[in-house]
This record gives sequence, structure tokens and C-alpha cells, in this order.
Amino acid sequence: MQPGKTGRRRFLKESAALAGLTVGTIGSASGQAPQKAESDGEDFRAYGSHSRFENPRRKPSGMDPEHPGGGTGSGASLTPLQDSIGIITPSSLHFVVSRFRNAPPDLDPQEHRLLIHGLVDRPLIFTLAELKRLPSVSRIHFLECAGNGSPVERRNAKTVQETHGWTSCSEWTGVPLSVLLTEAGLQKAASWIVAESADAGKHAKSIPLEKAMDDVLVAYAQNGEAVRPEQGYPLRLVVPGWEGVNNVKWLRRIKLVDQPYMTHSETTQYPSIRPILEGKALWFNFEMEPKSVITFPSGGHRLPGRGFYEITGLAWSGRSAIRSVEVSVDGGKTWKHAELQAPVLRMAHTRFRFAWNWDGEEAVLQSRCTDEKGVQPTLTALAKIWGVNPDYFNTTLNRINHFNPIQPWNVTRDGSVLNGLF
Ligand SMILES: Nc1nc2c(c(=O)[nH]1)N[C@H]1C(S)=C(S)[C@@H](COP(=O)(O)O)O[C@H]1N2
Ligand SMILES: [Mo]
Repeated sequence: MQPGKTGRRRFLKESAALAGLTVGTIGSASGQAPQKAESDGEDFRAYGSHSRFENPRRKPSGMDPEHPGGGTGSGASLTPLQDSIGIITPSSLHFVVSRFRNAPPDLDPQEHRLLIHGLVDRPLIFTLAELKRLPSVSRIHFLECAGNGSPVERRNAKTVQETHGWTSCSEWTGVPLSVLLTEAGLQKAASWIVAESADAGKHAKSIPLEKAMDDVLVAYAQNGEAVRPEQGYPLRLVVPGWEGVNNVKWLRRIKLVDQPYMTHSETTQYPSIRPILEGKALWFNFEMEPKSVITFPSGGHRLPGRGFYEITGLAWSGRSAIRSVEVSVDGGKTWKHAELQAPVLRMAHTRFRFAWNWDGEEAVLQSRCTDEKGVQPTLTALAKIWGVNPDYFNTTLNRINHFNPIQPWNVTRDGSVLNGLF
């Protein structure tokens, strides 16, 4: 079980130094007259933004997740997980992957149509307004690029934005795809869908019908407003828990077919070649495995001094809900349960918290999560699963998807936090 609130409070009482929580810090705001509002109009902006004292920013990926060895390919912009709070990623900071490096197309929702055809009894064309009349659902799900944090980038990465920033979590609202497919009438031979986008890249992806009928959404809203252009405005597919590439943005067409179509987006970069497969490739490895990472303190943070810190981070799995997260502050010698923020949702980011009293000595901070099927592996354990020497991850220039080892952050005596994976 997770330690309850009381355990946490006890920890706070026992922890000797609570830096900053002393009376000496009072005296800033008190005694000052409230400032007069300077301009009436601007106090109530029609569309709000963050305070000028905050500067959260996505960051272009130095490396290319789709082509880690170099070459042309997708562009990516990463979520600043080091600043993340709770489980929802602000839409403005949701990571972006554009496999064809194109800017979001400027799609007019009045003109845009969604076509459903192929092995159906009644091909259908929907306008946005028609889709919005249908029964809708809202669900919180993470998206993660299959190449998130793969070794080539990870070796040089300093911050958690660089090691893990190809994942974000939103509340998505839309129509269950099953509603639309049922309306179109599935023919017996239909066993896959191919979803295609309206942008210049014509991104297309085959998805088994079983998943399409299970929990896939045709989403028009994200975090309480229309899906952002970078995320697929006016319509995108949300395919919970599966490789990001399935979540077709700027969705315009769904064709019911009897086999995967081997599109550009699934035949390049997605099959995994591992020594243990003896010359064969692993195809259609859809589900994202359990992964967790400490977001504070993490690479690039600087701890001002010994004393109390709340370690916090995110855990997620494409296979189920997260069952538990353990944290180690001693290089993996001992592990203790972290507190999970409720509600813990299936295929959603899960926030964990862990009370820590830093003694000022070197420390290695790690988290590992467990879902309903298993535990997040160490780098050595992952090498075993892959049938490779652990050194392989140090040296390979191959694209490696589904790379989910435990991430260590090394805290030095001066309070610097460094990437300790390799
Ligand atoms: N039309 C279109 N859809 C797309 C892509 C794309 O390049 N074009 N990239 C895919 C990939 S590889 C990922 S990881 C996710 C990323 O979604 P996001 O940009 O909203 O974070 O979108 C997927 N859907
Ligand atoms: Mo991706």
C-alpha cells in the first residue's frame, strides 16, 4: 500500500531542516498597500496567458526521434516535463511530432469532412457540426512517441525534457470511433482500418479493427477547447496507450480494409530489429510499456542546499493503469513506495510524490513503476529482454523504440542534478 497522509506529515515533522519555512522570510507582501489596477481593459484579457514571470517553453528536439541516426525526417518539439505539475499537460506545451516536418495545415472546420468508406454497408461523410451532434465522451490519456527517449538522444540529453519530452497527457473529447463504424455498418471482411490525414504529408496508419472498436476516439477537443492546430485541428484520432504514430492528426479519412496497408509511416522506422529475433523484425508492436521518470529534481535543476524536497514525477503505461511507483534515493539499494495522485487512470500520466530529506551528500534518484502486467526494467534487464549486451544501448545508432529503462538522476554535492543513465 501507499503510505498515507499521516506518514507524510510525520516525515515532515521529523525532517530537521525545512529550508525557507522560517519566520525570517515574512515581510515581503505584508504591510504594502494593494496596487491600483493600472489598466481596466487588460486586466481581463479575452484569451488568457501565463504570468510574465513564467516562461514555459517547448523545445525543438536536437535529435530526430524518427531518424536518430540523422537524415531527414520528422520535426519534434518536446514538453518541458521539468516544470510539469499534476497530470494534465497544458495544450500549449503538448509535444509535437510532424513526420513530414510540415507546419499544421490551416483547415477550415466549415469545409473539413471526415469520410468513412471501404468495407462498410453505407459510406459516410461527416461535417464537424454533424460529428458534434453525436454521443461524445471525454477521457484523460497520454500520448507518447514510440521513439521517446531512445538511446541516441538520451546519451547526450541533460534535462527530462530531452530524455522524456515526447509524451504529454490531455483530456480528449470526441466521438467513439465505434459509434461511427457501427453507423456505417461493418462488413464481415473488415479487420483493419487505415486512417489518413489531410495535410501535405498524407500520414496514414493501419490499426486493427478490434482496437478501433474498443477505445479509439475521433477527438475534436483537448483540455476544454478545440484541439490545437499542432495537435490535429479540427479532428484527430486518439488511440489510447498505443505508439503515438497511430494518433493520426488532421484526420480526413478512415477506410475499412481486410489487412494492414503497410503505409510509409508503418514500414519505415517502426519494425524493431533485435539480435534475439535472429534476423527477423518485430512488427506492429503497438502498446507502450510501463515507464516512469522523476521530473523534480531532474537534470539541470540545482538544489540550493540540504533539507526537505518533495521528489515528484510521472508514470504511465499503454497496457493498463499504473499500480505502484517506487522511488530509490540511494542508487537502487532500497526502494520505497511513492504516493500516487488520485484518480489513477488507465493509459494516463500518473503523478507520484515522495518525501525526501537531502543530507547534502551525493545521491542517485530513481523511480520504477509497475502496471498490471509487470515492472519497469533496469537498463540491464531491458538488454536481456532485447537479447543484447548492455553496451549495445551505449553505442548503437539504430532507431530504438519502446525504450523504457529506469532513469537515474545523479545529485552531486553542490546540488547539481545530472543524467545518470549511461
Ligand atoms: N497527420 C499526422 N499525424 C500524426 C503525425 C504526423 O506527422 N502527421 N505524427 C504522428 C506521430 S509519430 C506522433 S508521436 C503523434 C504526436 O502527436 P502530437 O504531435 O499531437 O504530440 O502524432 C502522430 N500523428
Ligand atoms: Mo511518433
